[in-house]
Amino acid sequence: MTSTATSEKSKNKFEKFKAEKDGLAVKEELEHFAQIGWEAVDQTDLEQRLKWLGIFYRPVTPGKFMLRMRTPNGVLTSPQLQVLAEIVQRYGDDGSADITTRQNIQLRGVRLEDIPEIFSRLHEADMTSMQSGMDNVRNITGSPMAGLDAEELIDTRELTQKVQDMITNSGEGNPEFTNLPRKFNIAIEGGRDNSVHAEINDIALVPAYKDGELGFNILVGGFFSSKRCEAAIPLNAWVPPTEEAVVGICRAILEVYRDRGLRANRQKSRLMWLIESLGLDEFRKLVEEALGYSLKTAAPEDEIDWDKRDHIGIHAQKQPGKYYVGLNVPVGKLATDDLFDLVRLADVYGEGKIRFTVEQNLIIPHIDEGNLETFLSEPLLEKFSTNPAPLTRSLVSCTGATFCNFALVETKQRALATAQQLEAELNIPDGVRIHWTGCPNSCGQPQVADFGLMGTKARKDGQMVEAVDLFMGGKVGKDAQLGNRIQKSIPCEDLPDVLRQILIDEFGATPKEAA
Ligand code: SRM
Ligand code: SF4
Repeated sequence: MTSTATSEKSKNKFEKFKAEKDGLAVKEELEHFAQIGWEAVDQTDLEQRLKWLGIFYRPVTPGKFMLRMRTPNGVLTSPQLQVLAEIVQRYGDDGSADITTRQNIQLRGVRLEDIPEIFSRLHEADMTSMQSGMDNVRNITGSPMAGLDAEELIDTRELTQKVQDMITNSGEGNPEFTNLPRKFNIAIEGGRDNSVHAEINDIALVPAYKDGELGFNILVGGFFSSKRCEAAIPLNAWVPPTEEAVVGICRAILEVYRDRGLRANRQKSRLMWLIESLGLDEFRKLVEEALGYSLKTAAPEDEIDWDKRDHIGIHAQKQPGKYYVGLNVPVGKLATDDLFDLVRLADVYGEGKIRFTVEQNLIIPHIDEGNLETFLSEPLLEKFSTNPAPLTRSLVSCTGATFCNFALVETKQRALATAQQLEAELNIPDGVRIHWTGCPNSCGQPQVADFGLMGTKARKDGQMVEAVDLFMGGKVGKDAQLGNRIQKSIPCEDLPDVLRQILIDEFGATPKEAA
């Protein structure tokens, strides 16, 4: 670590507690914590360091923890999902799960005393929650269609897994990368439709041909934070799609970020701030030094040239006679019974695989053509539709006030209720994407949506009420671009009126009576 970084380090309370004791150290104390109970655990261990293991103390529901898994490329097997279902089952009404905006799953209601046993079950099932929170690399996203899509360029599944294995020491925890200056996001796209929102990641690999050879162009520095949001910029580098090259470039960038990243002010610690302070050329040079070889310059163009697909519905796979079916999981919420049912559906109709998307939906692949009709008549598909109403179809929502103490508003229920109200009132052409996020941290990615709704407070009739700022103009797929805040502090109770008018004026919606 450079001396500049070390002297800055002392200025920030997060840097202080990380220097006192690495987050990963609590792994050795889990049995002890389980015995003494969460109330007796040191406050910093409880509220901060446990997040290094994916265990999130929830001040909104003390004693009921959230467990954030890692699901590289969003792929789980049915035995793995069965384990997750059994974990939340024991918590009765408190137990549930959420699909996240990083193609991942979080469990609710978890008790600290059960964590040692839960971790050994995860280990047996080859799953991990390691390093999924705080100053670590988040779930590595990849094309949800990997290995299924006839038009796919690169299958990203093995690559996302290998990058995760490098960062987490195959899920055991890797102290090399547990003290980054801040959180860090990596995405690997292998198709043509930017299914992972490449532009909002600290590192994104996007498919590109260099001198006729298929590989990846590298983008760096994309991020959202409460103070600033930036799309990733080209590093002017291309790598072949091999494990060695992909893991190598991710490792090298992480090492530069770890050793040089700005640690004084957490609002200015994400990778983009370092790139700007060094200059892109110097940053690239440092990455090459960390790699130990020169990078090839970027291919002139990448291969992202399709509109983004949402994967909902029935789609032919490249394997003849096989189909994948995308189910719409409203705002990503999964009850315990849903989890068990999904395991059964994947086993009976598919090949025991479930995939998540960054839209908080899921895919069951490898269904035989002859079984499609029976599959579509399964009761769970009434809840998780293959043909959802136009707003619910693309609805995304962060956790919000139900479990998140940063939230300024309740999000998930309100998102669904608002969408359903507007769907009842209007004929809406397909393709209006609404993203809710409970506070400016932007976990629900309002900047990538047609309508982005960010929780805030407003004064109405002399009272403080829950409200949202409205973002518009987010574009996804090819030519992705971030949306901007166009209206501030709309009281939530007035929101349906505001959205209804914009849907009519700008999205071709018509009132139902007039149809
Ligand atoms: Fe997030 C913090 C939930 C994706 C930006 N995020 C949090 C915490 C951990 C805050 C907390 O301790 O309560 C939230 C946990 C609430 C809970 O109980 O679920 C939380 N973030 C989420 C999830 C679950 C939202 C969802 O409903 O899907 C997503 C989990 C992804 C995963 O599987 O790892 C989630 N968070 C994101 C994204 C979207 C993305 O990655 O595409 C972003 C914006 C992109 C980015 O990071 O550049 C995001 N989360 C943040 C930030 C702001 C980061 C910053 O640089 O300022 C925070 C606060 C922080 O880190 O200080 C935050
Ligand atoms: Fe919590 Fe805010 Fe993230 Fe929503 S956007 S999950 S409210 S931190």
